[in-house]
Amino acid sequence: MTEALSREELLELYRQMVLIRRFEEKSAELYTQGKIGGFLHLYIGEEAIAVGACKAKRADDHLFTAYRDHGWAIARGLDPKRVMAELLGKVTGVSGGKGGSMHLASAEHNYWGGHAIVGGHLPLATGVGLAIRYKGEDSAVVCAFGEGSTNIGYFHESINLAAVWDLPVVFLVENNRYGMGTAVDRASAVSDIFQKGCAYDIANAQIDGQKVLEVYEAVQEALDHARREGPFLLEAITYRYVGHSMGDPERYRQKAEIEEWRARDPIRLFAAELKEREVADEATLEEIHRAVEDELVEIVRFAEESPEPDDAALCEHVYVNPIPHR
Ligand SMILES: Cc1ncc(C[n+]2csc(CCOP(=O)(O)OP(=O)(O)O)c2C)c(N)n1
Repeated sequence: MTEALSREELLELYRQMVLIRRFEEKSAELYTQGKIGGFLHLYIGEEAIAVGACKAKRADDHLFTAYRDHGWAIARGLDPKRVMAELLGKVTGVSGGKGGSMHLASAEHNYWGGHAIVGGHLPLATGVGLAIRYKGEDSAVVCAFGEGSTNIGYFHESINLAAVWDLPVVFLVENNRYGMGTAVDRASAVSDIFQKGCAYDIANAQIDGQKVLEVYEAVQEALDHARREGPFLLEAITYRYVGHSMGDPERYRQKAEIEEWRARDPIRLFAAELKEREVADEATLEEIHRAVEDELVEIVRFAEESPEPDDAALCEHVYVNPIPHR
């Protein structure tokens, strides 16, 4: 059973979702101003998954994600100022300004990235699961990825070995219905992704990824199962309100469909629930939004005012043990 959350904890979940939403909107703005280079994949519409899942995890649990990672990094507790600095390629960024949007990471938080290769992090997460069992530890791994990754060989190899060795890994599918411009049912023979768990005889479930508390409870149960017995394939149904990345002309879906999903906005749904349960009134929620705006100003100021890495940094971290120049 999941533990009941206090009023403070519930409001903190709400605050994190609002912060992630505004962080992403601000990132889009900075990208259009040419202050962020490379690709930028936004998490707008999917906030409840990272926030609910990170609430369910323990500090010693590990986290792997794909490239849609800003929300995950913030929910995991990385400093949003340093996350924004990373997007701007600044030396104060969480990866020293050399990783950018898709490669956020923090060893201190057991957050092993931010991976750009679709499905590429699943074997890594499985490997950490193996290390945990080998060392007899009690921690577990949450590995989040889009439904597109489940058509990739890595997915099948990872789930197979995790099942054979009973590894403590929660494979968390963020099914936002599209992989770039391809709808899930055009790319995957099975569009209810959780069913793929049956092929490897592992526990599986499908949940509403727009409801933060449903995600929290489901991930907590999946983690309990993973620690005790082995892997879990959890599918959270969600939707991204914006393009795959900045510059996506979005010709593959109808505006009406986006509007339908906007009516199920995870922040709005949670606000309504908090009010209905008399956890918060409108004024309390507005205060949270106001405080987030103030924080956002500081986040952007810090990132913009931070210096870029030195030229010498180009040669650092290329090899684990660099061979000194002769
Ligand atoms: C191995 C590999 N193939 C193709 C790509 C190009 N690519 C980047 S994102 C993406 C779509 C992935 O969709 P999904 O896994 O559902 O995640 P989402 O973007 O919806 O969060 C593709 C095909 C890639 N990065 N890596």
